Amino acid sequence: MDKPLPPIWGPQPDSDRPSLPRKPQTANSMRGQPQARWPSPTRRAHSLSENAPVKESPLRGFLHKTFSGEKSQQVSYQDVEVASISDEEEKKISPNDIVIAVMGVTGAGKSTFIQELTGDELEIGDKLHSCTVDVNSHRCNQPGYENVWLIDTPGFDDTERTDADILHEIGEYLVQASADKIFLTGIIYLHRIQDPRIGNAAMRNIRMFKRLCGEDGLSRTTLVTTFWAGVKLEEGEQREEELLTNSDLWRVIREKGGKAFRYEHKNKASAKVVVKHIIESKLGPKILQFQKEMDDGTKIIETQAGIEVNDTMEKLKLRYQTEIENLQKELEEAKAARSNDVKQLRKEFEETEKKLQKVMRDRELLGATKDSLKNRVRARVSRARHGKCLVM
Ligand SMILES: Nc1nc2c(ncn2[C@@H]2O[C@H](COP(=O)(O)OP(=O)(O)OP(=O)(O)O)[C@@H](O)[C@H]2O)c(=O)[nH]1
Ligand SMILES: [Mg+2]
Repeated sequence: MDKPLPPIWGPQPDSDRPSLPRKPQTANSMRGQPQARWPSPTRRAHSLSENAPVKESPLRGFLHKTFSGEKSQQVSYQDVEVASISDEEEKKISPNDIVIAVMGVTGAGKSTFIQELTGDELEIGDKLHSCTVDVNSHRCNQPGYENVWLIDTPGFDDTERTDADILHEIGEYLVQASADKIFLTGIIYLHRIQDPRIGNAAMRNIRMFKRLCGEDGLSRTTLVTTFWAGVKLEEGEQREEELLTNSDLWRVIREKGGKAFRYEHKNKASAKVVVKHIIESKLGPKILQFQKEMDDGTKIIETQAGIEVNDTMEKLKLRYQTEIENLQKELEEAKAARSNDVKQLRKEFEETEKKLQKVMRDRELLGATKDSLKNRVRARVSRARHGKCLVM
């Protein structure tokens, strides 16, 4: 007999449309760890690291600064009630739910933020290596917010995966969501305030973010700064002000009426106030630019986001090809001179060749269409039914 499926968002799995299953969020689904079959989602009333010592935040736990047009205001989250419900019931996302994607660079604190509000045990990274591998939905466990879902996403600056692979992963989720008539009500874009400037990785993320979302998506974006414990309050405020006025992304979002909030690490109320704001904005769900493009029958590579990623992949390919040519020359010279460097150079040459092959392979993922992405989701669901390992 078929095993019961893990929680599904959208219609029931026995309909023709394969709804996207939630992937496991257990310790053994971490990178490099053996993959497990999909278990039921683990929910706990408290996050794993709740008892860890927390450095005092310069926010002093009281105030959020938000902006609305040109005016900024202080918002207290002291009176935001936080509690948790220990609801073990497996639910799926329905088109009437409020679905919020959480995006930002690797290590911005996306999974931490989501864990705070859902009680789900998420993989939390170590700040150096990318952690979240899959796009995953998590239901809020705050009373009154049970119809709110937060979507965890991998950043486009992944330390191990190419942008093509990440876009394909996000694409699968968005295409299936679109087929299930589930659209995002809001997007939370996280930014580490302790980073002195927007580096290359952050710029790449922002470019991709804009191209995935389009104008309508940007108008539904809320900016959230994290890592306030890593800066002095005055310094953080200065950076925040610079971002609001000088960063292309932040300025556009601000002009569209978006707001900025500060998240205080491990402070549930400061996370809840962001979700509360999105709900109270009553903007309603909206299809993203990428979803629209894919629905129109384009391949990933022809979407705005795909064009950007293809460009990145082309540059990466050229870089590796040049490196390989240079290494080949060096290797030949070292061999002729019977140098001790031969072994090391050969190793570097082989590693670079592998990287080039990966780039070429991953680039093919950009040829995916709406149907091929949905077929992959269907295959996952089918494997779930037959109890096979699901994580691809
Ligand atoms: N000081 C501080 N640390 C944080 C904050 N948010 C997250 N962290 C820590 O930063 C590290 C990375 O956090 P994650 O939540 O895994 O970041 P992520 O954005 O999900 O990263 P990826 O999954 O790799 O994209 C973890 O060690 C967290 O404990 C914050 O606001 N302040
Ligand atoms: Mg993560």
